[in-house]
Amino acid sequence: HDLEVALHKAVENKEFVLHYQPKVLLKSGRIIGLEALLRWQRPGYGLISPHLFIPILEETGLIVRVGSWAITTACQQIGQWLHGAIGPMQISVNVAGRQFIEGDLEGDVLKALLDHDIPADLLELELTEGSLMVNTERTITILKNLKTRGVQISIDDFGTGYSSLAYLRRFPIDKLKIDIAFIREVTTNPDDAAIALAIIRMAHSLKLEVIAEGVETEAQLAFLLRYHCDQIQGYYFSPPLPLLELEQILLSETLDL
Ligand code: G
Ligand code: G
Ligand code: MN
Ligand code: NA
Repeated sequence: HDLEVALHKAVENKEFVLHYQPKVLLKSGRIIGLEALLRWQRPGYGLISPHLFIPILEETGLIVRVGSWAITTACQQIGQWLHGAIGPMQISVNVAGRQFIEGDLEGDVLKALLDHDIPADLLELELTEGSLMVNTERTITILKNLKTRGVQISIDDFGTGYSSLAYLRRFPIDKLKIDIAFIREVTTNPDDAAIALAIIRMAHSLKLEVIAEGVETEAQLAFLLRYHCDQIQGYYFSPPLPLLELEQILLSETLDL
């Protein structure tokens, strides 16, 4: 409950920041996008991990305001880089199920794109299977409208949710993100390897892009290269970074690829 009170204050006082984790295109070895990940700078406590506060933001509904802030902040960042030395850089933002039901996700996204004068395809929304199951018709309408504008849609944590494959047809999806659970032991557990491979092949059959998250080792990277996964993300290349550190990397591409 103390945390809940503190989080209400955090929203008022704008105590949140975004960190950014690079996504690497395997074909070129270049950074082709970033995932924005929320952090809470709690006065007197330092940086608080999302695992501790995202569930509370979701339960209390505060995620609607904070999620909208994250989208606006990401768009502002894209706009700041667009015409400078860094240039066009796609950013993905995680979206919680409640954001489709409460508030005005579609309006917030369109306003952020317009305010910062950025191409819609530089913004990607990451949805979990769970968030797609909430109030489906409204969710589909919002996603279709955003997709028509060019916003990119990806399914996060793919393969671990409880929904059926039917939603791959019902929702306007651009990309699948293979859950870290299948990547962790992809080189030692034949079942995980089979599942990862099946997801890559299914994605390509459906003309979707596919990205693996949680890549930490050279062996995992080799597996994903061999089976033509499009993109990867993980500690092997870079953890999520604060803005200034990330900008150094983008400006010099000093990642050891
Ligand atoms: O960032 P990791 O770095 O610790 O993130 C932990 C969890 O918090 C992940 O499941 C991630 O999807 C979620 N998360 C991070 N930022 C956001 C956000 O802005 N919105 C939502 N809904 N979830 C987020
Ligand atoms: O749920 P979502 O996929 O949005 O959240 C991504 C989470 O995964 C964040 O908590 C992020 O810090 C974490 N993460 C990113 N790369 C790695 C990695 O290589 N290994 C592990 N264990 N976690 C990672
Ligand atoms: Mn994510
Ligand atoms: Na994920």
